[in-house]
Amino acid sequence: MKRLSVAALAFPLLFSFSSAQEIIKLKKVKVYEELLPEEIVGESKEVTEEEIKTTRQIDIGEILSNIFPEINHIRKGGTANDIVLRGFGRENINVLIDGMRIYGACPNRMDPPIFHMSTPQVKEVYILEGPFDVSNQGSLAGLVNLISKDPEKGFFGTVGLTGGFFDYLSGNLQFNYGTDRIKFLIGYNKQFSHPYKSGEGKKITEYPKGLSAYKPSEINHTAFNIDSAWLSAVFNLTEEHEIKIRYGFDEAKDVLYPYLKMDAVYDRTHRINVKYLLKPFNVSVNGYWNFVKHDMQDRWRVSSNMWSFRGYMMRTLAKTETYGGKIEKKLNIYGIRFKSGISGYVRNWKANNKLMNLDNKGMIPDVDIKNIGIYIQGAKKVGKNTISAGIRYDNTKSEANKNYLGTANKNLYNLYYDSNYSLSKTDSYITGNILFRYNFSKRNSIYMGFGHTVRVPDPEERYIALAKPMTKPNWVGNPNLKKVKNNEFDAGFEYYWDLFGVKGNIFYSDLTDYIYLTKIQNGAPKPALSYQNIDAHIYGGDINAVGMLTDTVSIEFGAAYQRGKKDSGKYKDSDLAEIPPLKTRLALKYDNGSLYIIAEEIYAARQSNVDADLNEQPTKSYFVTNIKAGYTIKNRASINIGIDNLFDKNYYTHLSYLRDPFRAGIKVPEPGRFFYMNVRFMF
Ligand SMILES: [Cu+2]
Repeated sequence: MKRLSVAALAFPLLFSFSSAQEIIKLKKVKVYEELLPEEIVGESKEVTEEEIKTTRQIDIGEILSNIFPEINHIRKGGTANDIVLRGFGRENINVLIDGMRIYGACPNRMDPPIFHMSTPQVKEVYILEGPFDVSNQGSLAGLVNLISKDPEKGFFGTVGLTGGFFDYLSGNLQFNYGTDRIKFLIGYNKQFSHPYKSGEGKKITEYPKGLSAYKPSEINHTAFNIDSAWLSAVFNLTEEHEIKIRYGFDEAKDVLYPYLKMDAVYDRTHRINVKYLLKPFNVSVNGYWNFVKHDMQDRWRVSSNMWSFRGYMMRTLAKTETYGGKIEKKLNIYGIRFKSGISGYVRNWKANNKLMNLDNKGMIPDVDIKNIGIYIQGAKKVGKNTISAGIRYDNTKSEANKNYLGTANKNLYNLYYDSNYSLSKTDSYITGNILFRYNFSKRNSIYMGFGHTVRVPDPEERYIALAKPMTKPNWVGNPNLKKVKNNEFDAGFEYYWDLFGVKGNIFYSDLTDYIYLTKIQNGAPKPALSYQNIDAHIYGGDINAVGMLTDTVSIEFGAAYQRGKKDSGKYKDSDLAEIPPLKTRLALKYDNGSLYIIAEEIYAARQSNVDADLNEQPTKSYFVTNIKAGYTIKNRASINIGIDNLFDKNYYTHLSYLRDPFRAGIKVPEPGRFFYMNVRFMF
């Protein structure tokens, strides 16, 4: 059997037993792989992690969190889970779609970047942990790139249907047509669900209380209703020239977020990405544009009862637009392979809010982030050593539009910061990394690397302004925030013995001016939620092992742990917030090529290293068991059934509630027992 060959003993979490159409490849890359393909790619299979689409396929964030112990999801509702990688979340990691920068419009991150591509479009997910990306600005602690499917040669299509508990339905249709010269792929996906129930049998809409509670009539309101359509075309005009055009449209309606006090009425996204490849010169030219419009309201909550004349007590309308490009060339000088490029983008974000009778125009005051950067990265293999290094220079300007400021902006910046606050800041900085790997045999190696990375504060952290009524604390950005600097050391190993393999890594990240939530008052009549720069450090590591026990039975184990501590600032509690606890995953599989059965156990330890200064609460440990089985008729059809949370445990992940120094947020439980079935046909 081919899966028995050592070469196939990659780090796939599921071995490929089905058509490529069904696979999401999850690839954890090494920094120089792209540069040294002939030396490394053979080995890179060892870091190719493949996940067949046998999950319930709700959203990518949840899928990644289930597969990688070092990735955790922020559970806000039934879908749109944001991710935290090794304890780093939000702007501290770069999440890209086909190399394109994309940002959510919602000031509460209802639509994190990773939510802006639907599951059936994803072919691969590249994850680069640590400070080793110089190709993109701001990859402070890691890079996650979602890669979409390209059209192929031939005329065929696929239909996929998933149904599950809580009226979850997902259906997608894709057509592919391609010749040597022109290839097209067109797809459509629909996802719908009612609110799921937790292990204690309560709907997630029953957890918020008081004014944030859902109206009795809305307890079974649609939890999400998402339409996505996409089109991609590849033109090979001649052998040397290739043009790739991708367009995607998503409309997410009625998305409920019990984690927050509002829900999304709609979230609409357009994205275009064009790439031109000039093969003889190893040059690629990329241009992209995306636009997101987001409308959130409390219209399904008790808080809107007194405001029926307009349907809501609070509402935020937000828009974001990002466009940019990159020109990159690969070259080989004196046997050293280089990748060099210039990239730039403009990110614009505006949001307006109404809260009771307060008009918070300029909640995000039409902020532009304009960046231009140049970079070069090289790699060389010398005997058993591989050396790689990269350097990047960036110039980034952040500017709020002074004509867009509302009363809240002017009052709050003045009240909580000095009156000579600045609406514009330009940051220039150099970042870089160096990495050594020693291959003590063909497959076994150790590595260590160091990187210095920087990210600029985002428009919200610097300029948000939300005046709140009565004694409720305001929310204000800190226009004086400084850029975040990371000096990080990483080391790891890979070791293979017969049909067993293990790899692991450790990291230590020393953070200067890390951006952190705080409460401030500064002599104002009432306090505000804001942001401060603090020094901190985050460290941890993960380990993954896989082994073939027999021709058909394999075992996988993964574990990740991380810890975060404050090093400066006024604090009573030195623990950093939102650091996930130890998480492990153990899976046992049977796979004979057409039939497979998987049982997996996920464990997360209790997290008691919490930041009491932010009202963080400890989270209990949990064990969850998932099982699934499927049958595949090669290249024709497949059927999968699965039960997540088999024993209907009632549990919460540590990232299940909003951090707020003034109150503990509403904890959103994970789904209870969830039965689902997927069927796919290829024609
Ligand atoms: Cu929102």
